[in-house]
Amino acid sequence: MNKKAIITSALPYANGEIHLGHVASTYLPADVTTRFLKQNGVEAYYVCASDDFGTPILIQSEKEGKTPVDYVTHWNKRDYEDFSAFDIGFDYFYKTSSSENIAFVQDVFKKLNNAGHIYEKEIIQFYCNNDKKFLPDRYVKGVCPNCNAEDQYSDLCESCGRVPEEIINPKCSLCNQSPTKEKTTHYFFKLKNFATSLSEWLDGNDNLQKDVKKYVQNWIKSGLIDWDITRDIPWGVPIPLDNADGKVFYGWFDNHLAYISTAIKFLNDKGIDGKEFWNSADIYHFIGKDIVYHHYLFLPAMRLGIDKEFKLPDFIPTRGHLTLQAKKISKSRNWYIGLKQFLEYYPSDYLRFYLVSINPYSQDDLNFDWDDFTTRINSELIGNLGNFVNRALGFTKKAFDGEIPESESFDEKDTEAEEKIKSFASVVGDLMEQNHLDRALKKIMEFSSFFNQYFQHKEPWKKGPGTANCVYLSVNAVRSISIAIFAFMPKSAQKIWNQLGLDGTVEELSWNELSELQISSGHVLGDASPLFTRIETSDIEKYKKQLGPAE
Ligand code: B3M
Ligand code: ZN
Repeated sequence: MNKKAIITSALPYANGEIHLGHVASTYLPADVTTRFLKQNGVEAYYVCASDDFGTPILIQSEKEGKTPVDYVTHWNKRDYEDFSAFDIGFDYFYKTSSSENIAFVQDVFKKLNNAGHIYEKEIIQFYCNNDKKFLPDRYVKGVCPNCNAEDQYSDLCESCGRVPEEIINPKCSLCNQSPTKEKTTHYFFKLKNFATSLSEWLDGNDNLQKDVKKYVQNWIKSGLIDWDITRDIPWGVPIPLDNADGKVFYGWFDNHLAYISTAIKFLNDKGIDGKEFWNSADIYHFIGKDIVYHHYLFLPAMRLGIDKEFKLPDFIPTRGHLTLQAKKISKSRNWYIGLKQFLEYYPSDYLRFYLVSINPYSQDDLNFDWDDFTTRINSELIGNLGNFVNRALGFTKKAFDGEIPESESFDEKDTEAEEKIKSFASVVGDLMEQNHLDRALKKIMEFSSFFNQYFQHKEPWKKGPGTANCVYLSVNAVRSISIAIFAFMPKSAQKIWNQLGLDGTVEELSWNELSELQISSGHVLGDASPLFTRIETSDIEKYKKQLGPAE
């Protein structure tokens, strides 16, 4: 494990509230990973920013009668609040429209231009005579020339995941009229220049997911296309050339550069040399599978184009999309759950537990299902983990006034239990290091289940021989659980820590300490209270009815 890391997750557009779909595939896995790395003594920083530029944001701000600056300022603040309520512990949350990012993007552009990776070309741009606007990107829909899927955006086909060179049968997505064409001069990034170096980089990086690499390599083989990095709109990073007045960069030219500019700003403000840190750290970019093209091709190509002045990513953990009750999430059809809204119903740890449990390290889609959520919380989180913690601590309180008794010599079961604790850090840690967060969490549940059975088997309430060992080992197992679940469920971890009567915060403990039996006889527990409250199915039925159109 490298001792330094920078973690990012896909930057949220400053254009609407964060919902469950957003957090499942990127923010939560990135947060869990960052917390885990920090527990392992890695100097890890999780940085993020709102993605402020782009045509959709400009048009939406106009609709609401706000300046784009006011509009994105609102969403930047709101997003950050929602993430914080969900315990997404960004070390820094900034914005792509920061002065630092603007300067950085312009500087990168100049370097790419000097290195011969940029060219100018007169192009024909769609223009809507009805809306009186140039129609870039999402404002033109049509048939994908690669896979023939209908109703696809001109900047990304959601069916095949590729960026169409020229969309077939274009329509203005605002008014559905056929747009006319106007001439304009645009700047292009020569992505084609990088086919070989990208392919080599992919081949040489064993940390990237194999299946993703495979289809990205196929994209390279079937031919890359140069990227139009220009937009004729007044909202974006201005193109720093004399003859480019009124033109700004395409949002995907500037947004991923904010990973770097935000990290550098944060580190420099802390008195750390940001650039030096970036280049000696492991770089993680957590993304959803819809933006593979941008992160496996465009982003690394731009870094290669400036001679790797900033190192390329080591990990690009890519996960699938969340569906809701087995249907595609859609804000317009009210088929979504806002993060803020969800946290009014249930504690953040319930959602964190559930979303990690159902989310493999793969591009398979995952499904949020209210009934499955209820079962997993009631029978696994509460029935297994919560139950064991309450049993072990509650019994010690009742039978020993909360004081850990002197243990005796171990029988076979005790030795097995002790072994479980001693191997726990590596059993779970190995899976975490491999990004298998769901499997790691499952191991924690198995550990808890083992100790439930152990406790049951020992029958300490009979006060027979071996009772003291049972208490000693069970309370230490609870301590191990507290440290192990911190990355997944930070609030519950701290609650358990307090109930154990231990000092400080669980966050300060290092990962390997979870395999040590540090609670010894004479230690006195804190106050115990139930960790979790069961989910009522009547509430769930109510929440289900809030989805979708009223019938
Ligand atoms: N703002 C959101 C998305 O396409 C987009 C991500 C930018 S990451 C540099 O998921
Ligand atoms: Zn139109």
